[in-house]
Amino acid sequence: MIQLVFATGNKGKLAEASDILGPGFQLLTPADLGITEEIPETGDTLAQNSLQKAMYVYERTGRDCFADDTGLEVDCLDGAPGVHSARYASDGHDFDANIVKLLSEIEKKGPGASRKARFRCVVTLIISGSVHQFEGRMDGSIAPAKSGTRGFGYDPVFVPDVYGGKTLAEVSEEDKNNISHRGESLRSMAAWLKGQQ
Ligand code: ITT
Repeated sequence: MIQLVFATGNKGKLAEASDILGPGFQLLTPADLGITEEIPETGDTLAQNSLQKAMYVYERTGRDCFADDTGLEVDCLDGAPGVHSARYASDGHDFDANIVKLLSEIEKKGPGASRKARFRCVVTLIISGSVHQFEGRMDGSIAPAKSGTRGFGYDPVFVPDVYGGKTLAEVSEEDKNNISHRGESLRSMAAWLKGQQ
């Protein structure tokens, strides 16, 4: 059993990571170790923010840990919201407000604008004090309106290229994890760890 702290405050990410990594891993949260404040993310890139979150937990606990920083890039918005995806509409991680702003910014670009989009994820693992990063991506497009109730964040408006036009909030957790940015990066991390044993 590999025990790791997952440096996140996002319950949706935690649930997905537990499913993706499976029974060989035990995940602790920062809260389990007394870290209850929000972990700062002040970098300009996903890689920097991912490292900053993992390092924050490592410096305070000395434990093996990992963090995930994810951004949604939309072509007609020149890659926005990107690294600012969590606080796109406000400072409060409000998923609904972020989606409202995303749809309205795309509308403003007119009917011919490209709704193509992708999630990118950088996972930073700190193990025995050394740092390793793993990347994942998922391609798709932004739907004109919300649909579905599963998942979290931008899932109700993200239509992956592979499930016949359904949003991520309309497919099963397993189907999302099989193709997602988080699935890809965490499976790479797990394979790397297995190679170290
Ligand atoms: P932590 O930093 O505590 O891990 P966060 O929600 O702040 O959580 P990010 O900065 O990585 O995480 O997330 C950027 C935004 O993208 C945020 O609004 C997420 O809800 C959203 N997001 C991340 N992964 C997603 C996914 O798989 N599906 C839909 N939205 C996602």
